[in-house]
Amino acid sequence: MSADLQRVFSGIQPTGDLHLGNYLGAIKNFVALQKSHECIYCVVDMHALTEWQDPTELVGNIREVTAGFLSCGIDPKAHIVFNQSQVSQHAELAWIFNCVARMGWLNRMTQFKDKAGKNRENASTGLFTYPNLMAADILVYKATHVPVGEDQKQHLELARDIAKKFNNDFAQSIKAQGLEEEFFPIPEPLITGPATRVMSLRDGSRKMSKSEPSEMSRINLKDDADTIAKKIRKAKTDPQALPSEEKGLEGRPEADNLVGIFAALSDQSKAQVLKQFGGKQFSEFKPELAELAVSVLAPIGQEMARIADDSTYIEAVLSDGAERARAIAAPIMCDVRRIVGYIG
Ligand code: AQP
Repeated sequence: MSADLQRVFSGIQPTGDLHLGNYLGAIKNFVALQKSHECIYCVVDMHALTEWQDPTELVGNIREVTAGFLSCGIDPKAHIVFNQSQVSQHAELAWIFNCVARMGWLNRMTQFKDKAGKNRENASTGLFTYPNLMAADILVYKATHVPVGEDQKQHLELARDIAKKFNNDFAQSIKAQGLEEEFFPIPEPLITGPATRVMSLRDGSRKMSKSEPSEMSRINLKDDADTIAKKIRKAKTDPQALPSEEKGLEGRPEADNLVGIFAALSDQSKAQVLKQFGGKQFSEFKPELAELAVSVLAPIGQEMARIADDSTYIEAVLSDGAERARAIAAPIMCDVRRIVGYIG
């Protein structure tokens, strides 16, 4: 990698249907970054195992997330698309990071607390060490930039701490090997756009999520036009008209969410959307939002269904991507092995 090249890495778990939050918070930005960066996009199937997955469903979900990437406009020839488990260097570096990260750091992770809930004693140890694997995903490619939604910010900070601690703990060995002092770059999160945290359509205080039981809480990329329109029509709102300025969205989470979705889907700011709709009732705003959402998402859903049917093509994309990913990760992992003092 040349000194000034910025390398992007990000991933999505194959744990269910891709939804509008995944699209606006992550995939839409993945697509845009292809113009300016070398990009590596991963279906993180190893992360999926942190919670029980039916093996047959997992295979289908890996194919489907891959189809989602491709139908949104990720180019698997110009960039790299693969599934994590095909590149064993992720697991190898994750073990080393299990030994670099501190218990206290992981104990602070809010996602573990949310996902484990009251059943902490019964959560898998993988769910607890998940952020170490995420750090390995990024750093095994020396990626410099990581586009994610707001919910991943804390994990990204942990990845930065791990990179710094590794560089520091092994400083002498890194020097002795004649390698750059900052062996691992300190990765920058890219959390951009007006919809970095898309909320449930049924409850503006909860994140839109694959694991939320209510289908009405999220718009899936696979949804057809009628379903998208119905979900928006039924989305929870409050009785007031839309404000003319962003400040007026404070304390109105459902209104804020729908305005943010409109803004992100139409590549505008929330302020621009409110200029157009300020003073209007939801009964006027919702049909416009539904029309916009259908115009952006329905073609993606159709393309996804078409690609998902062709498992031979999808598997060829993943296998080719994995080979190219391994070619980047292997020499970096070779350096890491020498740095930590392994033989062979
Ligand atoms: N609601 C959201 N708003 C904005 N961005 C979001 N992302 C997820 N939900 C939202 C972003 O999508 C990327 C992939 O996420 P993931 O599949 O790795 O896991 P997640 O964040 O745990 O996604 P879900 O849908 O909430 O899955 P479950 O229900 O299984 O936990 C990330 O960049 C994430 O920020």
